[in-house]
Amino acid sequence: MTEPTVQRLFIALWPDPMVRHHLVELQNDLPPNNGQRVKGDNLHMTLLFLGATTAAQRECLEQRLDHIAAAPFTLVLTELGYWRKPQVVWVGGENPPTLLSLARQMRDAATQCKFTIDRRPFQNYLTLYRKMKPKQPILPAMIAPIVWNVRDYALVESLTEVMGVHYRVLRTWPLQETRVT
Ligand code: 3AM
Repeated sequence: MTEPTVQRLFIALWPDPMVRHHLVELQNDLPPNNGQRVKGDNLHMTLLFLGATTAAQRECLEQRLDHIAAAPFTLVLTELGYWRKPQVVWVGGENPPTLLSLARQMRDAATQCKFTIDRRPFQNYLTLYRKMKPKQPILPAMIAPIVWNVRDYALVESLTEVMGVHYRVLRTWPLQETRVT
């Protein structure tokens, strides 16, 4: 299948089936609400939103991602939160240094490939619900920690389909402390 010339892309950590299962359980445990639940297959942690991407930018970025060096790490998701403006309920945790380094390397790679990158610092969060109403949902103070052994990262396409948004993993890169340059 030929790819369209401009794609809406982002880079993400893509949960393995067990972590995804725990995240769906967490969604199930939240109080019933009118929010838009993120579909289980779509759950992810965004490392960097790229937006509209030309074929040349994608090629440039993929080449740079081939050289990113970061060791596998463990992410422990312990905290639920709510952002009032986008009405997002999220789960997150502490930032392991490798995660921050990874996000920084992504940003540098994207800048070199002429992406216009959001200057706001990286935030470790994974969206569970959008447009959550009422505007201040009552969330459990504590959750059972979700331990996520992160082994790779993914380049993902955001597709708007009749049934809603669908995220398609285009390619994954294993996390490796050293890369052959
Ligand atoms: O599910 P989260 O929030 O992690 O919010 C969008 C989603 O991430 C974010 O990119 C991910 C895939 O769509 N996103 C969408 N538009 C965005 C924009 N203009 C954006 N992030 C920053 N700027």
